[in-house]
Amino acid sequence: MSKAFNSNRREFLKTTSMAGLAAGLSMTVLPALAKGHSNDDFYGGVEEIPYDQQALPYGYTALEPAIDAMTMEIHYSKHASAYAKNLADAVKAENVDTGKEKLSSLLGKISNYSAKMRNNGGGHYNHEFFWKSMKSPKEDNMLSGSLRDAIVKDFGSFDAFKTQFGDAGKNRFGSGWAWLVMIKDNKLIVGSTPNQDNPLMDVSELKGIPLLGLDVWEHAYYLKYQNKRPDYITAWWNLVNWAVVEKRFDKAK
Ligand code: MN3
Repeated sequence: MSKAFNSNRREFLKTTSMAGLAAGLSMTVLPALAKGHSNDDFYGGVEEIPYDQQALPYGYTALEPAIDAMTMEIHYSKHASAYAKNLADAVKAENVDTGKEKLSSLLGKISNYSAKMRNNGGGHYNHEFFWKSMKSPKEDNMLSGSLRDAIVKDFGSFDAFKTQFGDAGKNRFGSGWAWLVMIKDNKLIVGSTPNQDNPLMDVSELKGIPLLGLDVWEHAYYLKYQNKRPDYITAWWNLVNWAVVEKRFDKAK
């Protein structure tokens, strides 16, 4: 964590802890709460995402059979590109200087902006983050090292973590995302967000530094899995690029 993070966090906790307790919220899940906060201040290690849609790091067929090529093509070239385009429209209409304001920082004060900015800023960030979190499938796709140790410490076992994360995705009603995030004291938790919200947003119930996110919108799986979201989640574990997730963890802590 940066020094700025720590000093701002101390100040933040001092000034908002009573409000948080009064609202009945668990302080263990609140690294940053203030409406309009900047994620630059609170998060030294947030993954930055450019405002423009980036090239996919692999081809449309690369994630088969877990995710089929047609789903990938439509997801990337139609859904995700629309979020990027609509975000570009929103930042222009709402006078955001994208040369100065990082997307992560904008998300941290999303309550100041329109619903269009919230839906498409989140949609764009989440999808770019998601593409980078995957690679070609591998049976027995495991991780080792410091992230594995932290997961075992906070969830009891790697399998227990997978069950909790999977349940967060299965139980998210309607459209949304399941997340692994880091909160204060480098603690790891899982949760979910509705629609295109994410844990960087000041409006989100789940807050923290995102390490891994799973898209559970029907557009992410319906062509192959139809109503069987749990089967999609089970297959998706083979795709997780743990090296990337571990880098995010090392940067965030
Ligand atoms: Mn999607």
